[in-house]
Amino acid sequence: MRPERITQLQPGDSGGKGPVIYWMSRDQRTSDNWALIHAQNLALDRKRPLVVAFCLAPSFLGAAIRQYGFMLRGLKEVQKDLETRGIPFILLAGEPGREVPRLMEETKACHLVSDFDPLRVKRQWKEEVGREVSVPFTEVDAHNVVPCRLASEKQEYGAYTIRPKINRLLPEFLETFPRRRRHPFPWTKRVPRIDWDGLISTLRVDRRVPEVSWITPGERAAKRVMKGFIGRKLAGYSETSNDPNAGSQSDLSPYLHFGQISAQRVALEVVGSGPGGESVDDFLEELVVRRELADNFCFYNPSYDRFEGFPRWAAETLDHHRGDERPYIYSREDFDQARTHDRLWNAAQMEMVARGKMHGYMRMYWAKKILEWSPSPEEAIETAIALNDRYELDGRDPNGYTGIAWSIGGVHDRAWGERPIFGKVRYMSEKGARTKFDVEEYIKGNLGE
Ligand code: FAD
Ligand code: FO1
Repeated sequence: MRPERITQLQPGDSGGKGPVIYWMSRDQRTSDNWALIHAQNLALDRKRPLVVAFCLAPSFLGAAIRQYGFMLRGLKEVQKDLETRGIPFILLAGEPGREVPRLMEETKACHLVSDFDPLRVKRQWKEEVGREVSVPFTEVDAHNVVPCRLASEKQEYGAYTIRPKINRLLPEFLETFPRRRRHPFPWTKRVPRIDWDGLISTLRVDRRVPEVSWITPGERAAKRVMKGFIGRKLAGYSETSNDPNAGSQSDLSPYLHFGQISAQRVALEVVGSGPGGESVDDFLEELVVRRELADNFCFYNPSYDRFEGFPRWAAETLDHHRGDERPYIYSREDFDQARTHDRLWNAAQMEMVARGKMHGYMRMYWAKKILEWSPSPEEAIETAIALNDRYELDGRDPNGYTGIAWSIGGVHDRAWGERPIFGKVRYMSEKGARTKFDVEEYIKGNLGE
């Protein structure tokens, strides 16, 4: 395992006689999980039990039952898989800053391992936990092929430097995973039983955004979807992945967001699936470069979800056009209810509300129109994030904050011809969309009209 994946958050002393604990959060899977692999290596070296704990936060960035249901059903599978390997799974509930240190105390744990996540809320959780625990606390980047802390060298907009760097490092880091192992040092304490179905039905979260049924949560389903994509869709990815009617995206983002599948596993399978070519390159550009660029942006830019996070050229041009006449202005409610004058935009909003996954091309159009029809860029980014994180299964993710910042604030993009409201931020129009795909078919499919 490449040492660059590991960061010692705090040295601590060797700690109690108890287990090694892997505090699982972003990478909710038992296979191809570098954080779990590292935690098990530590426990094997110390001849100690290994315990995996997940802390269920009372709320998470506007997530509703749609997202919590998907996550909990996936965690139920994680628990079962771990138990077959002699590794207990403990579900904590409450603020991680309190619950994780309490578990460390109760079990006299000797080492704490966490996975990597650039989001502000996650870094706060880790700071709180770090203050309370005195044993060694190690973080492992199990999400990125090229570890985020290595790829970026403090470049927050470095699309042009990071892309070549990731591509150069990819062959070294696209390593295969060791086989999953049973754990020989048993945990003899009682493990609280988890009533998963009871939890899902009683959880106090917004239930107005219902779970979806077109996608099955969990590690096994994720692997099936990956195999299906490689077998049936990958070959045509370059030509049709920008056509929302073609259904040729992988549909892996909900699984990647919840860590129910490893992007590295997907990349290994894609590379190993055949001779390569344009579609493979295009897909890996998205799966590895764009996705890891997003983690980098959120990690190094504290304002990743605000106007202040935009590159200077974009902030200046948007400032310059604040006073422009805005023929259409919509409120958060208008957007939420898909009550705009634009049938194509309304269709995209309805696809997201109904299905929990808007097509990638339409997300760009969707966010850019929110800029065009909002009183200010600040209100636009707020509206886009709120709706994205409320309805998307894959929302509340670095990809989302970066995708919205790309669309509204030119992050990782360049200046284009100047125009009202957008200034030099790239513009997108329905006319442009009509050159790419059958807009009427997409509207009919999502608005029924
Ligand atoms: P595929 O085309 O099959 O791509 C495979 C994987 O590559 C994706 O799962 C994702 O991990 C990665 N990827 C693809 N496109 C991008 C991209 N533009 N940026 C970063 N990674 C990418 N993605 C999310 O995961 N969550 C979000 O909340 C989200 N919000 C977005 C909002 C806007 C305004 C924009 C422009 C993009 C957003 N994206 C988001 C990125 C992208 O649209 C989705 O990742 C993609 O549509 C997911 O579907 P898929 O897995 O079937 O895509
Ligand atoms: N991570 C946790 O550690 N605990 C949670 O209770 C939790 C809830 C949650 C709900 C919706 C969602 O989209 C993500 C959620 N996450 C939670 C975080 C998730 O695992 C990812 O780590 C990040 O959202 C992606 O960076």
